[in-house]
Amino acid sequence: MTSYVPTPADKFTFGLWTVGNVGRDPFGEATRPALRAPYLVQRLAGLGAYGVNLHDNDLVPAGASAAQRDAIVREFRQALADHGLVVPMATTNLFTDPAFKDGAFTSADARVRAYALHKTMHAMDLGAELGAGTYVLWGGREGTEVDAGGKLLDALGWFRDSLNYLAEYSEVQGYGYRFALEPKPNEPRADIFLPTVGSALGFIATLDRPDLFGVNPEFAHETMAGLSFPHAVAQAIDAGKLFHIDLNDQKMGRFDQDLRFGAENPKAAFFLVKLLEDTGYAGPKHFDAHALRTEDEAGVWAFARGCMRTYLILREKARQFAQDPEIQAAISAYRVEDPALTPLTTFSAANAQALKAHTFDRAALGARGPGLEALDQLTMELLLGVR
Ligand code: GLT
Ligand code: MN
Ligand code: MN
Repeated sequence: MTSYVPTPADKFTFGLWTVGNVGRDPFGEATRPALRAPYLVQRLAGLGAYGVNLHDNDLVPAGASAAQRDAIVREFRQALADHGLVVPMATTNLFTDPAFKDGAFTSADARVRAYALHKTMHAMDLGAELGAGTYVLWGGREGTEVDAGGKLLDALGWFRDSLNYLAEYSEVQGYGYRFALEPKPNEPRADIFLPTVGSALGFIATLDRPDLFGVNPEFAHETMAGLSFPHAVAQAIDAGKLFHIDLNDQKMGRFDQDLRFGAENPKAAFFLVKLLEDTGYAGPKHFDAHALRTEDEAGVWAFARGCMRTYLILREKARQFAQDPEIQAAISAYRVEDPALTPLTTFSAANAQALKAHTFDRAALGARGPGLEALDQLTMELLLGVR
């Protein structure tokens, strides 16, 4: 029986902004004191995490001098080295500064777009210095409340130009980043551009270097849109574009809750973990979530431990699922092959003729019960611990 205690081999990561979240919301002030980055590194390492991710300003405050920046980075790198944590992913804060109130790469103001590139290049330098290989681009302010400005098509063009520019910068600098676009349907803007995983995948195909771009899907964000996270992740995997993943949880139709992984939709979390494990996803599993605003620091560490523990429990459940003879028999019965018909579904002129000439027993096809009720109940019983 496993103890569900994570180790760095499990590749669990947290953002400085996640365990460092102070509980501020649009209606209320912080409920917890800010914790320093080196302390967060020490505590995460103690819990068995693999790494820590950051926005530029999670570590270096906006407006810091070059000397201040270097001192902060030196202390942070020392903490990483002391505690054996890595920084696999970095990103840019393009949402807090009022300069970005109407977008960063998609602002209608060319000066803001230029500033967004400037800030992102500096943040890419920082990420590269810390060893990050993945660069996340969450366009939280890339959207609108009103469309009276008429920039929809221009905004997509500006976004594309910026991503092409940053990819070139990465290559010229020798950083070798893999960029991961993170979709979100709304909040903080009413309508955010590239709102879903499918939208981002479609957009990537229009870039100069689509090979350098993938997605960073987030459980909460697809759920906010009323979509299935396992379905979105499956499409990203199918496209070879699952460059990173943000795990958390969410009630549909709410504000972006960023709940502890598995806290709200454990069944969907199970199918997600099973998908990642079955397909051999080897990247970091990043918990982009935070403790409830009600919590003190002890609650923050209970939250972080809970995210990892739930993943490990669900991973063990996925193993049991694969070894459960009744479940596997039900899956085999569900998936029907036909030795005469299946070959005809590979195209050739002869197969097409033969398939067109075939007579189907439509009534039999429609009458068959696939056994999904029984299979799903077996799954539930396994998850509820009675199998
Ligand atoms: C912000 C957002 C997250 C993104 C982060 C990366 S910032 O917390 O809600 O979903 O992943 O920029
Ligand atoms: Mn979120
Ligand atoms: Mn996220």
